[in-house]
Amino acid sequence: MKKMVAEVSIIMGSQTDWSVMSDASFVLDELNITHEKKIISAHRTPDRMSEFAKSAASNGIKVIIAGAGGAAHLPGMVASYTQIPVLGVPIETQALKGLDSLYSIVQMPAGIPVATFAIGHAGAKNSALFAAKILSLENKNISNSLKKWRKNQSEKVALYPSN
Ligand code: RP5
Repeated sequence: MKKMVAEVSIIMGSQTDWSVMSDASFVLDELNITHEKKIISAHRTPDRMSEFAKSAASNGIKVIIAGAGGAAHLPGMVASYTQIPVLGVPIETQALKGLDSLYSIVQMPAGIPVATFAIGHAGAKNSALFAAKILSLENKNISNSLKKWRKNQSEKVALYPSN
């Protein structure tokens, strides 16, 4: 049997992030984009993180979506090991409502960029759509899936508000 090669990798700092990051996986499924999901913590599993980041390109990964909360150094650390675009999703936290995660991910010092999305579910969803945009530059099928997805979204919006 032919092994499925994931084009996108969704990584997250903790199992607790999955309730948000599953939205990214759901959208990628809708667009028929092959992807893998992994728990990789920058501070609890640093070796797993460096091994993953160093081998991602040779494993065929083209985009990495990284969700993290709090100090949220996962997206930046992974980006420091690889040239693959990293899309960061700030996870909402109890103490600071995800502003900590947002500031941490968005405030990368010059030299190692991470694309930063909205806090929580909107960010997870948009990160998947953005990954699709990147992949669609070289993949006509994904470009067509994305067009269909957006058309479908537009059709679901009623013209008139209901009471
Ligand atoms: C970060 O710390 C994770 O990304 C998660 O959002 C946050 C809390 O993790 P847990 O203590 O719930 O495992 O590393």
